[in-house]
Amino acid sequence: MRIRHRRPWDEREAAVTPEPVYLNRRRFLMAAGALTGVGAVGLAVQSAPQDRILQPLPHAKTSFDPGGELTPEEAITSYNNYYEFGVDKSDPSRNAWRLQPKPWSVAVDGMVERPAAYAFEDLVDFSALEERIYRLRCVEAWSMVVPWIGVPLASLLDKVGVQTGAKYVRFETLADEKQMPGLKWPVVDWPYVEGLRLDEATNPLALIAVGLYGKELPNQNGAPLRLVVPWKYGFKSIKSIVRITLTDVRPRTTWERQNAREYGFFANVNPDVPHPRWSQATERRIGEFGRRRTEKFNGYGELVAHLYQGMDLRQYY
Ligand SMILES: Nc1nc2c(c(=O)[nH]1)N[C@H]1C(S)=C(S)[C@@H](COP(=O)(O)O)O[C@H]1N2
Ligand SMILES: [Mo]
Repeated sequence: MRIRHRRPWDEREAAVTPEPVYLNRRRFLMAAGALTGVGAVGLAVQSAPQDRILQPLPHAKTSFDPGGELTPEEAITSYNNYYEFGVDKSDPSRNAWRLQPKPWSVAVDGMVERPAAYAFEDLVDFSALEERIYRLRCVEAWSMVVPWIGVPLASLLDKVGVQTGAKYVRFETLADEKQMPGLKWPVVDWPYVEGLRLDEATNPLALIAVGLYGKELPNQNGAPLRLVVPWKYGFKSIKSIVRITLTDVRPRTTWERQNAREYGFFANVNPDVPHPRWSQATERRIGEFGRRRTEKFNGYGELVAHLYQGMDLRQYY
């Protein structure tokens, strides 16, 4: 049994309730739930099977640490975008227990030397896991700081062997109605598809994450493996990958298909280019009050700006 209620990082609640009052009430709700066991009337009590036990992962610390405070684990794992499990931020943590990340296989095809259906464990080198603390900036203008565990995407591409002539990497998420209740609604075309240009994909920052906060990835964060490209808006960081295709044609990505005017293929974080319906100049860091300035390339310009030399970054939103 789990108790569901508004969280301190929910903007609407946080904006109207001073923090100490809110936290006390939250503790009260937890206590009330614990005392009465099940269905405390008037509280949002839901029974759901237990989430799976997340095993600790061995990993090395790296130099990718932006400093500042990590977003609490509880926020990273309960405030999610994963439309396959519903469009509300709280839907994925409530529904993703249905996902079965073990065993997991990833089809690697297209312009590769060794195309195959790879077992997840054969694609990711678990003896080479690194912790990478990255900022995550959603196109909706909120952000987090997440301690991911993973391997460079480049190491995975090395393993399968990229053929000369390949220019893009295309990624696909699982689309299984039995595991993903959100697929009932045609919010976007399933499966969720993302893509990178090959030079973006082999940039050292591009990560295949298999864990966070020292453990395996929770289902709602994209178990068992997901992409993390921290200089781009969060929707590029595709979850629960089942297919990786090397191609010489630019992939048609989910959000670009949905609305190309609002969500481009490159989608580099850029405070100077507003979304057609809101400004991107500032962001709300989950867990903080007030707003911060958004940085170009989400603060990773030194490592990635050269990839876009000669491109009109206004046009290539
Ligand atoms: N398959 C899939 N991947 C996805 C999404 C999604 O809905 N489906 N949402 C994206 C968006 S908009 C964001 S901001 C990040 C959120 O990742 P997190 O929930 O782990 O913070 O996942 C991205 N990857
Ligand atoms: Mo997002």
